[in-house]
Order: sequence, then C-alpha cells, then structure tokens
Amino acid sequence: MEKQTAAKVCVNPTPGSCIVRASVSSGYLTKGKIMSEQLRTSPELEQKQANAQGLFIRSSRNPLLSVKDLPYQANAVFNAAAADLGHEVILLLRVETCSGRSHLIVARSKDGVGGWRIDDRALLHPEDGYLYEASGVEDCRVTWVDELDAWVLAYVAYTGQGPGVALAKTQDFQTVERLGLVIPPDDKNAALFPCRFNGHYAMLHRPSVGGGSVWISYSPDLVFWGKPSMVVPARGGPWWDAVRVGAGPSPIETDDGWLLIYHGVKEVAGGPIYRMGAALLDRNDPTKLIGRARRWLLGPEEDYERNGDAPNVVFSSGAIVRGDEVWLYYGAADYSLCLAKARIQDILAAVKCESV
Ligand code: BMA
Repeated sequence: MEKQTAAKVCVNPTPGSCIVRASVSSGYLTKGKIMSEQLRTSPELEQKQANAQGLFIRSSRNPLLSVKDLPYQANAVFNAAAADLGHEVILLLRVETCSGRSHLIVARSKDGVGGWRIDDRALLHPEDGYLYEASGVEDCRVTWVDELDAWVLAYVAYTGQGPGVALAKTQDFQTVERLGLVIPPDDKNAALFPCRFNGHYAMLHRPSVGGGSVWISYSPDLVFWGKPSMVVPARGGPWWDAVRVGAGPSPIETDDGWLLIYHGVKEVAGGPIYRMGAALLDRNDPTKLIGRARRWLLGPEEDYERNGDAPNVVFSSGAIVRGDEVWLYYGAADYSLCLAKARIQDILAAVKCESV
C-alpha cells in the first residue's frame, strides 16, 4: 500500500473561472489501480471498510430546509440539485405541493448551510405550458459545462406516460432554456458529465428495464442520445443496492476516475430502504466501472430520515466540492432537505479498496 500523492478533484466549477480544482492529499490509494487481493484483505483495509459506513458526517443544522421555510403552502421539500457559485450556494429544490405534483425552485445561501433565501417563483413548474412536464418536474442534477458557458439541468419530466429525462440550460438560475424531453419514459436519475468524450456528451440515466441499473448514453448535441450501455448494475441478492441503483449528483472528476455517488435500494419486509454509496468510472471512458464500495456510505438513521412521506430514505441529487470535502445535499424521507459531508479521499479509499 503506498502513501499517495495529491488527487485532483474538480466539480461544477464556478462560471467564468474555468475549472475549480481542489487538491486532496489522499491516504492510501494505489495509483490508477484497484488494490490487489492481498491488500483488500489486510486488517487495515478491513478497518477502513468498517469505517466507511459512517463516512458522511451529518450537519448539526439538519434538516436544512423543510416546508416551514417556504413562503407558500406545500407538502415537502427534498431532492435538490446543488451549484457552487463561489459567493453563494444554490439549491434547486424539489417542492411537492398539495396537488402531489412537484416544481423546482431556487434557494440561495452564502455559506451553503444557513440563511437560505427562496425565490418568489419556480424556475421550472408543471404549469409552465410544456406537455411533457404536465405531471411535474422532479429530482434535478446540475452540471457546469464550460464549452456552453452554462449550467445544464437534467431532471425528471413527469409526462402523462410516466417519468422521462429532460434537459435545460441556465446561466443565472433566473431564466432557463429548455432543450426538451430527451429520453422517453420510464427513465430518470440523469446526471450529465461536464465534458465530452471522443466528441460526445455523456449522461448517466436509469431506465426502468431489467430491474433498475445505471446506464450511460452519448450525444453530439445534448438532444439526440444513443450508444447506451449499462455501467453500474443493481447488485441483486441481499446487497444494500440489490434492486435499483441510480446516479446521485453529477460525477466528480478525480485523478483516479469519475467518482459517482449513487443511491441504492433494498426491499425489506417494511418496504424499500434508500441509501447512498459510491463507485468509480474510468476517467477517459466512463462506460467502464473500475471500482465500487461494498457498503453504503450514508443510510437512514436519524428520525428525519426514518420518518416522513417515504420512510427510510436518504436520496441525493446534489453536491458541491469544498476543499477536500464533498458536501452532499440529500432528501430525507421525501420530506426535508439535509446535508452531510465527507472527505473525498476517504470516499475514494472506500471505493478503491474493493474490486468491482
Ligand atoms: C425514487 C425517486 C425519488 C424519491 C425516492 C424515494 O424513485 O422517485 O424522487 O425520493 O424514490 O421515495
């Protein structure tokens, strides 16, 4: 096991500042490779794996946001996209109203933890006049795309025929340009990569076929998507991510590959349990899964995660990178919005010490 060098991390860079890179001095990473069988079974690594479950530290201010913070009546606030603008953090909150449909509205905070200011009107709303969103808009992920000089929003458009994937662009989170429904129902959990691969944009998404695994598709223009392949399968059997998995926030680029924080679902007698885990995709070809932590990294434990509209749910679609930490914003029990933080080097260590 080698004591490792600095890993570079860049995610959703601040517009106009090219890529924000945070140096992470990582603990026990094997450069560019999954650790060997011998290393995987070492006592030290066993200990690291044992620690992985409690790897995310919850904010003492949880829940950060709930319906009582909204200037209007609603049922729940959860599953937000997150963007770090440098001077402020933006959350694109999913708000479910008492009609049962959801819209996306911006909340802003200077420190990303408190003092949230919520916009007067939704950025995307089912009443905006787009048929493919008539049953609501949900669970957005945002990605800063340098070449477009814009943030790209990937979200669930709830059509009359079920949930599909829609994209939109914004530069200021005040106005949006819709690119339309780009992947038909049933499909969701779409997260765009910030750059092209061999000239094509790449996006993770989760079609509802074959159980529910993470797929990747490519596009020359963000509108027409093809060349699909499965990247992260649901693991089946007794695993915590047995029955369904889906991308969390847009992938985080590191020297070791694309860090994907994803949700996994296990069905138990009491219903589904949603937890967050992590995987690593090849940096040049994200079609290749090169690492995956065995255990979940954040699961429902607190009251606000155990009880709500959907009990036993932690579900993240937004994160920012601050220094060597990832700040994971997550919906708790489909009812409120929370925050937990972890060191990127610790997540990478958990992912890399186990073979796929
Ligand atoms: C998923 C999505 C999320 C939700 C989660 C838990 O399928 O619909 O919006 O948070 O289920 O109910």
